Parts: sequence; structure tokens; C-alpha cells
Amino acid sequence: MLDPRLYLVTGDTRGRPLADIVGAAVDGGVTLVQLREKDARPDTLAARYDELSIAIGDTRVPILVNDDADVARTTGSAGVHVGPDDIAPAEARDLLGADALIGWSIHDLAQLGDTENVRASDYLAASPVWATATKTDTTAPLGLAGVAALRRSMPPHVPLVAIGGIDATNAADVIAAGADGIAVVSAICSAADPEAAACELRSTVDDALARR
Ligand code: 3NM
Repeated sequence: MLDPRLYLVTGDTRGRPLADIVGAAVDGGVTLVQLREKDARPDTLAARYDELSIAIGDTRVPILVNDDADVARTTGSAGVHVGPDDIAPAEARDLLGADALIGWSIHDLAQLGDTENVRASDYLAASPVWATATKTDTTAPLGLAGVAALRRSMPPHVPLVAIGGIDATNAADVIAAGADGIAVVSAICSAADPEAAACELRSTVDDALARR
């Protein structure tokens, strides 16, 4: 079952072991994890997946792999998240099967016209909401109005997560704009206390969802 409320995408951990950060974040309330290591070779990515899988134990929090559907398949991960430079969601679905979780980055309203790939996706990720130092080669920021416009134009049953520049100070605004969850890198990976950061974000999201 996909719970998109608090989605941790892995990134710079300030020198701390990634598995420790992810384990702590899941203890703090993360509901979904994406292993994202842009320059890693497939075997390194697979080894990292195994570490994360051990770190989250029997919590059943799904771990998706960024970009690499082959690593997602060989590791037995929950699925894959793909963007514009990767294979399409429909292709990932063919490769990974009906039970896999497939996420797709959405950068503008026009992309929603690609109904085959929208249909193949379990969630869409509005990206980026705001400019972020974590990833600078993004498309133009959507802002809250862009998130709201995507939500209005999407199939209602498809969850929308929002990514890019989100932290505890603006997470509630993103949910109020129509996102069903937030995806963050630095707000957790760079936090001095990742478990506490996840806990704060999760309660902020839950409160904002309850107010809708
Ligand atoms: N994808 P932070 S922005 C991984 O726009 C990623 O597609 C983006 O990092 C996109 O939470 C982003 O530190 C990084 O702002 C988000």
C-alpha cells in the first residue's frame, strides 16, 4: 500500500552513513524511501539498497530506486522513480510488473496529456516546487499555484507528491495546495537529528492533511 505522506529521497548525509540516516528517518515517520545516487554504478546501487533494506528492518516502508529499473528488478525493491531522462513509466511497468510501485516526475501541465504514462504511474511527483540547492538542473519552479494546477488536472485517485525546497516551514502550504505528500532530501538528510526532523515533518503533513 502506497503511503506518500513523507517521502525521503536520499542525498548528502554530511558524512554520516546513509543507512543510519534512513533508519532514523523511518523511525521518525517516513512512509516511503527513494534510493537516489546519481553517479553510482549498478552494483554499488544494489549494495546500497541492501544496506537500506536492513536498516529499515520489518517496518514495511517501501524503498524505490531512482532511475534504474534494472537495479530495482534485480534487488527486488518495491519499484522505481523515473524522470524525463529515464525510461518511461509504461516501460518500467512492463519490466517490473503490476505489483511494482512506479513514480514519475511531472514538470508541467502538458505532461499530463501523456495518459499512457500517467496511467502507468502509481504516483506523480510535482517537481520542483521551489528552487533548491540540492538539484540545480531542474525545470522552472512550479510554486504553490503550479502544484494546485497539477492537482486539479490530474486523475483524482493518483497521489501527488511535491518535491524541491520543502522543509518544516512550508510543508503545510504544499499540502494545502493539493499535494498528498512531500518528498525531501536536505530537510532530513542534512538535519542534525534526522529522526526528529522526520517526526516534525510527518506531524506537520498529518495536521495539514487533517485540515483539508
Ligand atoms: N528532484 P531538497 S528537486 C531529487 O525537480 C530532486 O525533479 C527534483 O531536494 C526535481 O528536498 C530534487 O533538498 C531535490 O530541496 C530536492
